[in-house]
Formats: sequence, structure tokens, C-alpha cells
Amino acid sequence: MKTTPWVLFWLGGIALAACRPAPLLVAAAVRPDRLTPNGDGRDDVVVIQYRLGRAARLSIYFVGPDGVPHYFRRDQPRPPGDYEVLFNGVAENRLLPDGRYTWVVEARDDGEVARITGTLTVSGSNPQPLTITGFSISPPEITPNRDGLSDRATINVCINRPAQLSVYLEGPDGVRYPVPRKTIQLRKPGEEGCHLFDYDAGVDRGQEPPPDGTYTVYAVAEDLLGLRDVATGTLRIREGGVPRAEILNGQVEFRSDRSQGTGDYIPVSLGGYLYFTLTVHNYGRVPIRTSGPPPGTCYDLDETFNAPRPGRPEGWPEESGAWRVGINFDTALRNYPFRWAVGRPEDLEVRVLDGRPYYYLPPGRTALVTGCIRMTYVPPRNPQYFWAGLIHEDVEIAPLNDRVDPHRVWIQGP
Ligand SMILES: [Ca+2]
Ligand SMILES: [Ca+2]
Repeated sequence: MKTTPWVLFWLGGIALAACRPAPLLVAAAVRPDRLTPNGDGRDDVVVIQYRLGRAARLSIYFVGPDGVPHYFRRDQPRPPGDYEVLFNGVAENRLLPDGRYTWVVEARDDGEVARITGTLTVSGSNPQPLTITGFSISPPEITPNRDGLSDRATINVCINRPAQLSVYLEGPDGVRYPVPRKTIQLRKPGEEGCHLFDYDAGVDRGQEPPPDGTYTVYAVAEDLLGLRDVATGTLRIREGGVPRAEILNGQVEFRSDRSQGTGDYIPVSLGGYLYFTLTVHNYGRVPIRTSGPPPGTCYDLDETFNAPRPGRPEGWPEESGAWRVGINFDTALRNYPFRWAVGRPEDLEVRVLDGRPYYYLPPGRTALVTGCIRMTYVPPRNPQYFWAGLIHEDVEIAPLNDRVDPHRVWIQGP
């Protein structure tokens, strides 16, 4: 509310009216009388000014050639005073189509109605309403626990004209969780068309996901003119949580056929076996997924988990999201070439998804893992260190779980 020079025009009138009850609507004006709402910076807005002599319910609307009123303000209570508001052509969440309009400023109080009118010409308008023309959530249920299965949802939102998009989840308690836009995609933010949003429930950044349950997903489109559209859907979250596991006490027992591993090094005969035993502890809230081979499996020093094995021509390649125990050594050609499941089949829970079994170590549980490596050659460095790791494949090897309990091993030829 502010006093502006144009109001002075009416001061004389007000002085004459001083001994009568103040009029409901003293003055109103819309300037200029032309609006081109195309964002080119010229005549993109008009100024609406009015003065109320008494408290009133105020409406501002525009009547086109078809006689239909388009409300900008409707029956809003206002105390007496001077008012000024900008109008950018959006009434009832739509841009006024091109045409010649009668603007009406209307004040009501106890059955009394006062109106002031004028004309406004609109041209260069794109009257198409801002609409979310496409909205999908896939899959409808996620288990954000970094096991590589259904960990994230993709939300696709399409708009029919340029606008800013925001997507968020809202729980029954009203708490909102923002969903980030996928960073790499064809369209730039704000462009007309389809945009992808990617929801990992924060787990990829080590955050605890929202509590398990059903959430409403909102997509909100809003443009510079204030046009707006909202679409909603649902997303269920189940078994959410950051997986956490470790090698118990950071301890690995190594031994060979020749020694229990006392002294400075463990001697192993060329062609003999190095054995290890350790315990994996799932100390988090969610199951950790694993893949084979099972504990007890032996590798040759010159092979890796990718090597074909009896009944398993494809070997045991890495699986995104799976946890495995690995053994590494100084001159290994790749990181942790020997890997094992984090428990024996009887320690694990099996779940079938799309006809394929997946194995999990439940939260709070421990499992014993053993294995062996046959010393098929004498490596260039000898003796050298062997150690264990707990690998979350394609995710990380936490510092806590890397290079655990190194032991010196000496391979002794004939
Ligand atoms: Ca313009
Ligand atoms: Ca999952």
C-alpha cells in the first residue's frame, strides 16, 4: 500500500465527501492500457491501482468478448487504503488470450457494490495453460539399500511449455524429501519437454533413507509468469537403509600346511596352500547381499574370481551391490583377485527375484568365511604381504574393510 501522485486527482472529491460516509471504491486505474505478455521486457505487466474508502471485499477481473470474467482477485477482504499491484496477464492460472478486455475493479460491502471499469488490450499472448503432459514413476516400489536391486526410482516429467520443475516425496507426517534432477540428459533445466529425476533415497551419499512406507510423489511445474501445474503419484519404500558390515575385530587368521603363522612370516611350499579364516559381521539395519563362490573354495595364485570353475564357466564376476570377502597380495595384477561369499549357504537367506536366487546375510548376524590359495608359482617379490578385504562391489571398499590384517607369506620352492 502506498500513496501515489495519481491519487491526488481525487483529493478534491474526497474533501467534498468529507461529511458523507466515505465511498466504497474511490478510484481505480490500469496502466498502460496494453499488455503483451511474451517476456520481451516491453509491456509485459500493467499496474493496477485502486483506493478503498471503507473496508470491502475486493475483486479484480477481466471480461473478454465472450462475456466471461477472468478473475485476478476474487472477494478478498481489504481494509481501506491505497493499493497497487502488478498484473502479468495470468488470471485463474491462465494467460489471458489476445483480445480487448474490460477490466473491472469491484468492491462489495453489505450488499453495496461499487465498480470502476476500463479497457485493456492483450496481444502476443500464448494462452496455452502450463500442463504436465506426462508423469511416471518407475518402479513403483524401491528397496534403497545398495544391494544393486531396485535401489532407485526414475521419475519422468513432461511439460508443454518452458517452466521450472521440482519433484519431491511427501510422507504421511508431511516431511518432504527432494528428488534431484538427473544431471546428464538431453534437455536443459526449464526447457519444454520431458525431464528425468532420479531418486536413490539419499543412500548413495550415505544418508539414511526415509522410513519404509508409501509416499506421495509431487511434480510441480511453475514458470516465470506464475503459471503452475502439479502432478502426483506414489512410491513405496521397503527395506531402506545404508548397509554396514565389517571383518570382525579386523582379524584374519592365516595358516599353511607347514605353519600356524607364528613368527615373522608364514612359510608355504610351492604347490602348497595358504588358508585363511575370518568372520563377517553385518552390523547395520539392512541385509547385505553377496554372491559366490562359497567359503571353502580354493583358488590358484595365478587365477582370479573371473576364471571359469567346474560347473561355472562364467566364473564369479563382480555384481554391483554385492558384498564379498577378498584376499589380496602385493604383486597381484588386480585388486583382490580372490573373492568369496560372505557366508556359507546355511548362513544366508535366499530370495528369488525374476526367477533368480539372491543371497543375503541378515542384519545383526555373523558368518565364518574360509578359503585357500594354492601357490602355483613363486612371485617376483618373496616373501610378501597377503591381507583380506570386505568389498562392496561397484560401490566401495570402506577404509575399515581394506587391507585388513596383513601377514607376510614366504613361498618356498623345492
Ligand atoms: Ca511484451
Ligand atoms: Ca535394493
